[in-house]
Amino acid sequence: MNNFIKRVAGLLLISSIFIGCGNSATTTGETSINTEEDTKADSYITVGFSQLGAESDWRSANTDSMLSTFSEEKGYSLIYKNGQQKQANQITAIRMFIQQEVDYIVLAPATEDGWESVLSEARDAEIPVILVDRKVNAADKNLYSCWVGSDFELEGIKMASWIKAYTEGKGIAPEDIHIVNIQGSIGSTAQIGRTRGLANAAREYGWDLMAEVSGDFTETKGREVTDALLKRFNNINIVYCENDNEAIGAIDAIESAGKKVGSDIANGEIMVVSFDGVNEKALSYAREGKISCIAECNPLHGPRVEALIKALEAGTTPDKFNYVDEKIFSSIPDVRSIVANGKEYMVEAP
Ligand code: GYE
Repeated sequence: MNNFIKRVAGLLLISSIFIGCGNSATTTGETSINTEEDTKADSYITVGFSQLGAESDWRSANTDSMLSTFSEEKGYSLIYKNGQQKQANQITAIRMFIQQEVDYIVLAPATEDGWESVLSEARDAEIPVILVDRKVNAADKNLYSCWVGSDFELEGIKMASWIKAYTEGKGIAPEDIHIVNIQGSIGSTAQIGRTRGLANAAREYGWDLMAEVSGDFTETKGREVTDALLKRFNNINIVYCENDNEAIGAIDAIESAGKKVGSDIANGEIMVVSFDGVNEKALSYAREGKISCIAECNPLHGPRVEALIKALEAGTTPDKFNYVDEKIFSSIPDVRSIVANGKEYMVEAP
């Protein structure tokens, strides 16, 4: 079916469901469907968006960006489903989008594995799938049209490069760098990349990477696992948090244990570094020096996904993988720039 015919058919299906219920309301909880005057709605592009959950400030900003981009005023009929951190919910949402014959499925996958069969169903239904933020692990790359998001391993490499430059500048020997990694949700692209960036650097530079434990990208879990790690090791001097929410929890745990957070690790302070740069509290911690460095991860993907849909609508083939440029922030003046994968990045004020 071509897109236009599918769009009209899909809208007729949606309107018949709602007319059948004698219901002209447009919003039901988290799912919003534009049904008003469906007869003239055949110009809407129907998008089913499966968001993975609401674990962090990054995620909320990402959801807001998607919801404000795919608005009725801009010509979209958006069906939004929050997966509540469960892949099974996301799979159910995608099956629902297929039944509703949406024009596009946008998927922000929780983890990389386990998508092949549902994405095959979308392909059989000839509905293009756009991946946003994290990737899926599928041997057949034709199961989705394209992806947009961050280079998470590069983010980790940038952070390691900043740690290296900072500690070398202070004359701290690599073997005296005792790091714990509070990882993100295991199996997500963001976790895999950031963990790999640090682990490779630790191996290469000779740092003591003592533990890798998941904090699930949340403040509560970040606090809990940092607390346990501080009880297990008495020589931690860098806590590498794979997002800002975990860093906020980690800082709380460090301070509650009577220790000081900061960059003066030669004198007993514990350095916290993190990723995202979205949460206001984390940014103010970075300005105060409680978070020493943040590698930016930009959540504003709504307009980027829209550009991909427009390209597909125009019959062109967008690039398969679309990476967003990102910065690195620190209020510590010692390191002015870093090099990651051969490219120089200026360290900016948070
Ligand atoms: O860094 C974290 C969120 O996948 C990039 O997920 C995203 C990560 C982000 O919960 O805060």
